[in-house]
Amino acid sequence: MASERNISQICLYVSLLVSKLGRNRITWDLEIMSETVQATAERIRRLEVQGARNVAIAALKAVQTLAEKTKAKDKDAFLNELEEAQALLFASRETEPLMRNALRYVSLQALDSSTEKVDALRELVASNVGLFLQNLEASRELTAEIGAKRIRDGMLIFTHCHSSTVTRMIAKAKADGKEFSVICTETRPAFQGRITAREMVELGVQTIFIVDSAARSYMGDVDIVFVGADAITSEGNVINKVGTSSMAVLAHEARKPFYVVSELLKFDPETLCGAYERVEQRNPAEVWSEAPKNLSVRNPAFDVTPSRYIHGLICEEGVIAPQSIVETVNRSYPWVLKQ
Ligand code: RUB
Repeated sequence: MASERNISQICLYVSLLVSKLGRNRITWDLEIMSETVQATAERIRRLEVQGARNVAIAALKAVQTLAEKTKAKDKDAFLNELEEAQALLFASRETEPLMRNALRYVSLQALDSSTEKVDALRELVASNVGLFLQNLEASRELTAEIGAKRIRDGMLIFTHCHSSTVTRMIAKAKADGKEFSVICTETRPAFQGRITAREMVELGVQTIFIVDSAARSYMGDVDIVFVGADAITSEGNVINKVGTSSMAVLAHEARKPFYVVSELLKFDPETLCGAYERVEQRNPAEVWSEAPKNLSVRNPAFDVTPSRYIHGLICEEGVIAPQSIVETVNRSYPWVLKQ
């Protein structure tokens, strides 16, 4: 476990990093911003790119393109462009630490590099994006392999929303020759559950599709619950699509194991230093586009599932207790805490 002194050092690093990389700056100069970054941020904001992992991949690729197309004349101008791009991408969805960790990793390599040459920095960004993407892919495969072992023949699996990490794990179990069924929720208001349902049907998995509010009627019949994650806090609480925490409580009531399937890099280091994970509030029109005037419609994108409802976090390091997230991240990705 990190000592008190280590934690204060980590908090200092994280706060320096956040100010160094300008997470909250909104003074970007659109003239220097590549169209790709703006277009990607807009696609993310509109949910045309959906799910934490896909969001991080799209953001990384946009930064890679920005580096390829840069007209920066010197290192300072190049770093400034990266910083502006980050601010724009970070603002596209608030609750996405995987994207933030990924972009910070890439920027820091450029920031800490001794080279002053723009061409060399450009190559550095391209190769680090490539490395990060490879690592992300390897983590997902490992997570899928580990998690697929929890799926047994004849099981009825429950899932909520669409997580590419969860569906990859289910695909692996299917490829291993296991026969099982899946219940998935439609996931109001944006219906990401339909993506899951389509993927399950394409895999040849027998699938039942329900409205979110029917979850309790079916929870007694299921054997296991798997959900993805957008963010994991230092206490091991998990932020995922709104409704996830209700499913966790229902699973608890019905005594069904509830697992979160997620890359470790969804851990948000700022939570270790006391920050709350922000929960993105989306446009109320997604819930009811023609709502009566003076009606207050709320549309939180995510909710928080306390660690006590989570049987295990299935990640690239194995099936771990969610409360051990800080130690595990520190072992596997020390740069997240020590940048
Ligand atoms: C998607 C969602 C997913 C996580 C994990 O919400 O909550 O469960 O992002 O997905 P939204 P993945 O559709 O609003 O982005 O495992 O693909 O990272």
